[in-house]
Amino acid sequence: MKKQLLLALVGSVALASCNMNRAPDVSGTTRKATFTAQLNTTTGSGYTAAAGTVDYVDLTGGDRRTVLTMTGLKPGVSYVAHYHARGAAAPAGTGDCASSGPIVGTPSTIGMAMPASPNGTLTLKGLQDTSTLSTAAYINVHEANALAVVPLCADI
Ligand SMILES: [Cu+2]
Repeated sequence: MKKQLLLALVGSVALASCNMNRAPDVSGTTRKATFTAQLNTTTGSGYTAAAGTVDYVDLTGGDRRTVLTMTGLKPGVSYVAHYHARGAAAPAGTGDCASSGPIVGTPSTIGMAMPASPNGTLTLKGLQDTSTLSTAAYINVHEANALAVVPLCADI
């Protein structure tokens, strides 16, 4: 019993010493982008109102935190998101989303594949090595089980 009390005291002292009212250890500012719907006007795609936003910030320590907030997805369908570099498929002066560039980033996905909620919302969050994202030009969101289906993309 005495030992448990002592451990509890030591634990609270240790916690207190961690909490020195320091500001969060974050560098840079959060950058934002808006997803462009890719399939909302495509007959038979199952999408009519896909939309969403991108927020990302490069943290001290070398990771980029990315948060994708989406609506209008297919309930129960899983989605996976990547950063891509600009590819050669799009002519100069056009948007990066149409360029079919390679996936970049380690790990290669923004968080894990996750299913949309019953009302079609989904938030994906991920940490990736900032150093692996220097060529990142756009973020796209795929159906996890049909990767060619890309309802949302954002140039960044
Ligand atoms: Cu992708």
